Amino acid sequence: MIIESAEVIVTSPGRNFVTLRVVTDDGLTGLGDATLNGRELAVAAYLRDHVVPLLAGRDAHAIEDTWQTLYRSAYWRRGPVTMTALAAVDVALWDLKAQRAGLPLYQLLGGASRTGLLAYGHASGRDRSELFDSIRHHRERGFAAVRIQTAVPGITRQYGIAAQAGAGSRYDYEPARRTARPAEEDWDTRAYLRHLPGVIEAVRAEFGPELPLLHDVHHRLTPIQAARLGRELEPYDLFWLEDCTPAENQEALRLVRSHTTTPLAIGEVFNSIVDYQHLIAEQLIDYVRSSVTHAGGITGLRRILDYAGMYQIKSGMHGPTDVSPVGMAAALHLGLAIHNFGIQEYMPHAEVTGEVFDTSFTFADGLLHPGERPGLGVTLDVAAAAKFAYEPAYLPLARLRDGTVHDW
Ligand code: CS2
Ligand code: MG
Repeated sequence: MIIESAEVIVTSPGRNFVTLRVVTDDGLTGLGDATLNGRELAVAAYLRDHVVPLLAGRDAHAIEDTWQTLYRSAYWRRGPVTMTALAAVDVALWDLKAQRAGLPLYQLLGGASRTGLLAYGHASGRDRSELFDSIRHHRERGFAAVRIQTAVPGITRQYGIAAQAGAGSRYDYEPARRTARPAEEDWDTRAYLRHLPGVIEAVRAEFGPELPLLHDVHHRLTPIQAARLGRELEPYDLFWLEDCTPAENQEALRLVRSHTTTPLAIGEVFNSIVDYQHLIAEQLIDYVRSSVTHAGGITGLRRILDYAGMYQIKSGMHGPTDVSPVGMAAALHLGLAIHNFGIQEYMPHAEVTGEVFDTSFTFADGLLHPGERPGLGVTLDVAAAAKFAYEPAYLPLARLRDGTVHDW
């Protein structure tokens, strides 16, 4: 199975996606997700200019050798652009190998370790009643776990909250807004810290002790603020507190950990096992948030998760809509196979995304399953993809009241 050609497809059905499509001499087509939200064309160029020319003529079965060749020969290692490009190649080769074997990819990764993957959805609201409606809506759609994000009184424009009321409303993440510049939002940490615990308490009281509740801080707190928040939320038994401090300051989690037993999740912006070296060995986190797409593919993320398993740390793979259907399928195959699966984030893609990507994965009774098609189980309609041209899009920027740019 020799690689004959590879091409990068940039398409925007609902939001921008970058996909690597690898074709072999025996007529198979493998897909890999290379979508880096808001920086899509950087990865597309990295692949087109520096990786695609190296692929033709290689043995498509040689996944580890290809991974190491691309990682080491570049000299410039790690980083989101490099590791997303590497992930796309890795996933496309796993897709090909499994198609060639006539098996769904999870079978090559060791077979199913469970019947399906517990998934969490995103509930949000501008006030309690909207938030409760959103949680009920997610429960009705079958979600057995929910992430809770609430608007904070006094903050007018805030990331992660649905802008309209209504059961099916989605927050304005999607896409990273199609604007020529990042939208500006507001932030006030003291107002947030005053408001959040009461909301989580009310949700717990309304929905009972069983429902797993998650919350994402989006890197906005200092270590001592995060420590206080974790401690205040302990009575409400959060499944996890996500990205409580800026990801660059890994020592911060030592301080947070020493003050609270609220489980911690981090890593959606990490891209290699090196990012986790101390966090895992020192047992400073409980869940690894990296996605297959941004952490070097199945090969890269599996390495991280095997290491995490030594310390009873579990997976909590990033699964917003900026992980494409190809990336989501890869996550589900890996999650089904590993022993230390924790939970899978699941934000269903917009309906129009389905005009380009056809997938075999299913969501029933709160559980995701990758399906039984050989390979990843995803096909990309090249002609349909060409109809949705790339549009510049940016994630927002948050400022404090005095105009200071803040983490978000
Ligand atoms: C979020 C994402 O899914 C999450 O947990 O943090 O919505 C994140 O903001 C985007 O994926 C950024 O690309
Ligand atoms: Mg997050």
